[in-house]
Amino acid sequence: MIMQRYNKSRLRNEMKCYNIVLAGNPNVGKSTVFNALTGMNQHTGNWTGKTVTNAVGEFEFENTSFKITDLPGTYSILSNSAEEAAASDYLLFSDVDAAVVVVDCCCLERNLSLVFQVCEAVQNVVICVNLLDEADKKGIIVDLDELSIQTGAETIGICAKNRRDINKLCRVINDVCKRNTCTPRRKTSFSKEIENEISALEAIVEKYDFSVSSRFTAIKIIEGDEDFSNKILSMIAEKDELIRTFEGLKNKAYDKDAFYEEISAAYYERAEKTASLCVRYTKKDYDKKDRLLDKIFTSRITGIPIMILMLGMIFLITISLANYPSRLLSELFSAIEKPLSGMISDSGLPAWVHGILIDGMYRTLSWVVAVMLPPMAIFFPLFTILEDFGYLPRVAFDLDKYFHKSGAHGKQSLTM
Ligand SMILES: Nc1nc2c(ncn2[C@@H]2O[C@H](COP(=O)(O)OP(=O)(O)OP(=O)(O)O)[C@@H](O)[C@H]2O)c(=O)[nH]1
Ligand SMILES: [Mg+2]
Repeated sequence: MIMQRYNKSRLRNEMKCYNIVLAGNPNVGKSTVFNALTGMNQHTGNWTGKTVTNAVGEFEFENTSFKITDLPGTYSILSNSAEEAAASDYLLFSDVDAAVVVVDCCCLERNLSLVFQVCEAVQNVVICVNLLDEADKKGIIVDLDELSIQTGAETIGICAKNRRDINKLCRVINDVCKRNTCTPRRKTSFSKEIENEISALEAIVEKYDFSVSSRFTAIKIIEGDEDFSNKILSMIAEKDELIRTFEGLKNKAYDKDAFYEEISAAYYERAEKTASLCVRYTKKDYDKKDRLLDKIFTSRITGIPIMILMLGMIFLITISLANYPSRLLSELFSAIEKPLSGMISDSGLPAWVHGILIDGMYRTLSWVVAVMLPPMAIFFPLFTILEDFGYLPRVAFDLDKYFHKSGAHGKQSLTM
């Protein structure tokens, strides 16, 4: 049984606390898994990029304590884009005992590239195949055993939303952490020249005890990720050989972008092959509905008019419906004001105290509540319906190019 707990110091004194990290593409249900494991209430929602900083929680399973970190969604730990740096830094440098990579079983192929990268970088990996309920609906079957064979990582299927098989996930995490052995990996192969480069650098990197595997460290260094190189330099005392190696690489004329592209392509190619081996579609038109909705909601001709109509309707419903409860609340507060005011006057308090308490505090507070509460109580549920329906990410997509013109991102339209 999972026990939620927050008294860290007591437990840490009694037993080892394993360091677990939850990684995965955006919007695959990492925070939902995190909440199911810890009993906490991390924000979840049906659009990408809800989690922007690491969230930390704890859970206990069979008298073992686990610290778990929910990372922002990331498509790759290869690139060093600012958005993805927080997640990849934590994953690579926080000495994790196990990385749980959450994947969406309805689009496994897209998710697998990150899985292979994490498998390459971290010793203990658990692949948590989420949204099995959605897969059932769409007639998608994922062969978890085959996925485990293809990746060399422990694999478990769950449905985080209704906590299905969360206990099994705990057991797998527990086993992986305690087994303390390296799962036999099937590495992603690159061209002969790249493999030679990697092996040569790996031989040097192997001498140090980094938390990242020596193969992945070599890949990141050759890729030219300077932040990564500086970080690993700052971790060791004997830096001379590595500094010389970095200098050698800098002077070598090779195309870093081409290297990055070839490596990424290899991961994607492997993801495609693996998905074709592990995923079966029992319904031919499993994504017909989604594609039709995409066509309607994001087309150049209909996308923006539908958005204006939908949001306009929400505002109209909010404003027109909110008037009734607002009036009722306002009348209720006025009815309470009279006896309250009388009580304060009768108690013999000076007029300025009455002024502060009734004319100032009570009246302001009651006006704000009467005016603001009803629209909020109507607007947010309506907005949530649009979110659950999957409409909001499509709005973000529609507005992305306009937001980019002002240096922002389409997702910001949702908060605006
Ligand atoms: N049907 C179904 N929906 C799920 C499941 N798990 C998560 N979701 C929904 O998927 C959406 C995304 O969930 P989050 O937990 O916020 O995803 P995330 O990976 O943390 O997203 P980012 O923080 O943006 O990277 C939410 O609407 C969840 O309710 C599941 O097992 N089944
Ligand atoms: Mg999240």
